[in-house]
Amino acid sequence: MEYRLQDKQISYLASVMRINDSKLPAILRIQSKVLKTMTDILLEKDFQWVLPVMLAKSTDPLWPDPGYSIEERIEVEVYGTKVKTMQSMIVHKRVLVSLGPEKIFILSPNIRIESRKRMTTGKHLYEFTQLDLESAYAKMRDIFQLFEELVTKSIEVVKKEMRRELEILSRDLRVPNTPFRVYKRSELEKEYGDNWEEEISKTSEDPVWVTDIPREFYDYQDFETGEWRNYDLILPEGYGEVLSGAEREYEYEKLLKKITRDGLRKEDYRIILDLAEKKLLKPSAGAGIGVERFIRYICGLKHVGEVQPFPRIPGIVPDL
Ligand code: ASN
Repeated sequence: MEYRLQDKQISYLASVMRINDSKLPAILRIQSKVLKTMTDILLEKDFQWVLPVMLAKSTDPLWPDPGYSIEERIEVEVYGTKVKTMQSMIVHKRVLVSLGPEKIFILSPNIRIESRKRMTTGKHLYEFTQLDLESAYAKMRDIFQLFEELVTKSIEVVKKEMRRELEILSRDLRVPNTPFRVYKRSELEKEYGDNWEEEISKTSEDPVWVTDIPREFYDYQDFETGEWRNYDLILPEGYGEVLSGAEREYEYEKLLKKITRDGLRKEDYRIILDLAEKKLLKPSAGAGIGVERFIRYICGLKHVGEVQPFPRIPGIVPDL
């Protein structure tokens, strides 16, 4: 069945689609400042800045994950070989930190053809960029600390140095306290039911970590307790999830078992399976923060598409 927009949705989206928009320069100045702040911190910590790839035989399956609703997976043929457009560079990150350098980050454009029903959620795009990082031998807590620094420093700098821009956007921004609170998904589910992400986002003053979320094979799962050593970062004020990451699986047997369990094709993950079999796949942890979602929060915007000069809102293909 075709998805039809209501008049209210249409006028709302028109406002997002850059019609008569005076806010964009302020938003982009804030985005530049935040990207500079975050990349400077990472470079100081000896993370290497890697440039992205966009076409590959192997990409993130984005499956199984209760949160995703992908309408279409794009496969194209280049030089007689089928490749996919990048859904996330998780596989590439794992291979690279195993071979060295051991700490990397990428401003990585991802294409995820989200269901057009997500047009007006305010937080979905079919093209977005994540600041995606990975660190060999790191643990969950290391990544928590690192992102707590990246997030709070960015907010501090914007508050201090971009008063005029915040005024234009009528945004009253609060610097969060660290460390952020950590919840288990099951705890939140018990309290709020399936809608836990929205509820915890609306009721928290600061960002919160949520751990132990059953999802893709590459996140570490303790087979004895069933617990997943992965995490999402949820922003306050109803802005919702902005980051996901995990400690990673690195043992051949476990990887193989989970890839089979998820009904994925072994051939698509041949390189990491080979590395793991040879014990060359290093344990690591990492995460990716959605740049547009983070900027949407800092700027206090209704729709994440407002951050993009050329919005990629599910269901809408503009001329540029
Ligand atoms: N970037 C995420 C991670 O590091 C994966 C994703 O985007 N799905 O786990």
